[in-house]
Amino acid sequence: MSADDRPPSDPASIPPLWTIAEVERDTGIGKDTLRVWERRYGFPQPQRDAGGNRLYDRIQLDRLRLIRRLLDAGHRPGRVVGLPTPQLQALAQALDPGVAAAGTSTDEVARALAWLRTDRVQELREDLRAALRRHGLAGVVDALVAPLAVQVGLAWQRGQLQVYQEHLFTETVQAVLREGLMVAEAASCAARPSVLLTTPPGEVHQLGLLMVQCHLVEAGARCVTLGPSTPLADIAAAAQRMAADVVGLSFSAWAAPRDVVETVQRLRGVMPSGVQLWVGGSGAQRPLKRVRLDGVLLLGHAAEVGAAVRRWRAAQPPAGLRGSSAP
Ligand code: B12
Repeated sequence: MSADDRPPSDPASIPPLWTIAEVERDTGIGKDTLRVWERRYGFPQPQRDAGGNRLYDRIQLDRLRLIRRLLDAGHRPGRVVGLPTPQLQALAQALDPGVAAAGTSTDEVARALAWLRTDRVQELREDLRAALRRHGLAGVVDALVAPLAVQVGLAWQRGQLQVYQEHLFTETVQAVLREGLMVAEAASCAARPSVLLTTPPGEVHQLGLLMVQCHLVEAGARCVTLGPSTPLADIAAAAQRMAADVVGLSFSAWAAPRDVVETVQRLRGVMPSGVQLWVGGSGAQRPLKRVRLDGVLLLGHAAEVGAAVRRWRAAQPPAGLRGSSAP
């Protein structure tokens, strides 16, 4: 059981505490590093149980999550470990201007967040369905789902939402978007490009994929999704056997920047050369902007796939000259 899965504490109970192993699992910061920081920077300062084992409270855990994010973005431990939380939050917000922009909450987003906070799943689902009818498939992603996902992440980080509520959010959004996709996809079953969507091994966040799928389907592309965490060799095999024109890969903000470039390079290396590789998600932006990888198209917002689809089509030889299904 993860520490966040514990039952919420009632006012009379002791606030939840995390062991060093749980903190390591949650933040990805090793036990040895946590002990070294304690001596070197005076943070974290865990309590001790009767046996002398370290126990971390929620405030320290949240601060460590922020520090981990900043380290992944290239900050040095000596510069950030000792900083107070507001300064860490300011640095973290500056990492992703997209998050700051999407973080501007509309009434629609605020209302959906309020349903989630009070466990009103039925109301959340109905609001999402109404927004889908109002904005359309791609529109609901831009107007509600993407900014709401950012707000859900921030609320979880501040301890205002429990992990189970983050799961409820994911399940509800997936259900509603898939309802919309089922109707829209019936019209694009023979369309091209055909796009195979997945995340790399270890990447559990798959809502970004669903968001990009909504935009692709509205742009008239055909999508096949493998869900999250597909081994690279299998992505390549599936692309070949299913005659995909494009593979779309998503990295969330959780992806370690040092792994992103390597993963994309390795996948490009094993994929058939005629299949394009489109990469997106907030975790992909910084690492892939720093290096230029041949045969890889980095895309930002999900809406950018509309133009990418048009460019792909424009680059196709006229129908009579087409040899194989690959471009
Ligand atoms: C839902 C969610 C979860 C769900 C995921 C469920 C699922 N099946 O997807 C669950 C609860 C499982 C989860 C787990 C965790 N999560 Co989480 N999660 C989120 C949340 C709220 C939404 C994720 C999401 O869907 N984002 C989609 C959009 C909003 O993100 P985007 O990457 O910017 O994508 C846009 C574009 O880039 C584009 N796009 C995306 N992909 C692609 C691909 C292509 C090809 C193209 C063209 C475009 C494109 O489309 C989107 C719309 O425009 C985020 C908050 C956030 N800001 O993302 C946290 C977040 C990513 N999670 C976070 C963390 C820390 C975790 C956990 C470690 C701890 C936890 N929360 O329990 C674990 C990770 C476990 C693991 N083993 O990896 C942090 C990461 C912080 C960091 N930078 O290090 C975040 C940012 C929350 C936060 N503010 O702290 N999470």
